[in-house]
Amino acid sequence: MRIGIYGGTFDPPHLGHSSAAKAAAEALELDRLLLVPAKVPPHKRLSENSASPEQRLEMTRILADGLLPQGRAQADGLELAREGMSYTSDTLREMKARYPDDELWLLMGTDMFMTLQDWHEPEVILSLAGVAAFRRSGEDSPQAMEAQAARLREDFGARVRLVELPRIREVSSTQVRQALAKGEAPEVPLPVYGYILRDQLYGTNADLKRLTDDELRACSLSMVYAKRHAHILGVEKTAVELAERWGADPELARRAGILHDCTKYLNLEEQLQICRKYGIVLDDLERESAKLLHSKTGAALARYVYGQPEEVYWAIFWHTTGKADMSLLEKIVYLADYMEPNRDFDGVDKLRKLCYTDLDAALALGLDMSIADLTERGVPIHKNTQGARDWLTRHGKG
Ligand code: DGI
Ligand code: FE
Ligand code: FE
Repeated sequence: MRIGIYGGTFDPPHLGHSSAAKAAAEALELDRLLLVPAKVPPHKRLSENSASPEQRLEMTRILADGLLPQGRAQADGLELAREGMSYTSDTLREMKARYPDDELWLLMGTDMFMTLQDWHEPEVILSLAGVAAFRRSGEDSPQAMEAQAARLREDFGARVRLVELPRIREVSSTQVRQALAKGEAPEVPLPVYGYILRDQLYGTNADLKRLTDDELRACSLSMVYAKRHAHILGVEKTAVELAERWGADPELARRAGILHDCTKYLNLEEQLQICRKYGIVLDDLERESAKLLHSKTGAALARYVYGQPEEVYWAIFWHTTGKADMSLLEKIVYLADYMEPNRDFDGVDKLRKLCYTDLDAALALGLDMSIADLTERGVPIHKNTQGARDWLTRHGKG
């Protein structure tokens, strides 16, 4: 296996990191890329608004998630876990012990590359790993990099690759922090921005109850794995379209869509804790099923953390099972969740069309398909799912 190791303070990780990491992974044909946040001595911490090691690791995880196909990029906290000073040579020794038969490559930008011979134990570093260097700025001289590569090969027998980035993004964490403190859009991936807002890092001090749609979306995406992002954006868009079609408030539909699955990846215990905290009463089936709980806990965070109104709360609350006598917004979010553009199953096109011509008939069809699917998989039907379906029959709506 060929493993790339990309160290940095990641305070915060930004689009310069992600584009360099992607290009290097491709050029080197890496099987795996580990992003390694470096230890920062406490006296170098920038201010009280700056991120803790745990927060830098978490932001790096968020940046790594979905960066390469098949989860090939990951954050690794090994330097943060180590006692005392942290040297790259020690990191590589640890990596070599972990991956004795694999080929290691250290990724770095120009500034680091140009001083590599002055690092602690450069001979150890260069014997354990190859070096892949890329230009951080259009002003970095390719000639100087070539000369440095030649020197390292000569003096240390180093393996060096100079990676040409298709597009150099001149971003630095300093710039990003400055932009954040001024309330400007930062050059970080949206989910990293969401994490920064949620934890009020770098002087953002956002009031989570008064976020713009863009900020709210960033927060929601930061709470779930990257594989769910397209679905959430699809539900947002579809819910807005259905609201416009049927005369519901598109802004409420948008906010419900954005937040509807924000607690999807919390485990059962975390879900139960939120339910206890906000006094959500559960039945036996719900107590055992994180899947049935995420709609209730998502609703709770939408209301109590993100300050959303009751309509949004209930639309999220009922989005998984539905219930008897649903409101217009509840139906819209239930159906948008079911048939947004990324959903693909037999009958989805029929359901999509019906959503724009007869909302109740669409709801009946969605519930029927859901009940059939759960039955086939041997999953017990929740009484609210059945209640939603029966209500439509009783009222002659499907
Ligand atoms: O969160 P999504 O995946 O976007 O969709 P969702 O909120 O509709 O959740 C779907 C999951 O919820 C699915 O794995 C099955 C579960 N679910 C939905 N209705 C019922 C149910 N589980 C049980 N036990 N009973 C139900 O009636
Ligand atoms: Fe859901
Ligand atoms: Fe969903």
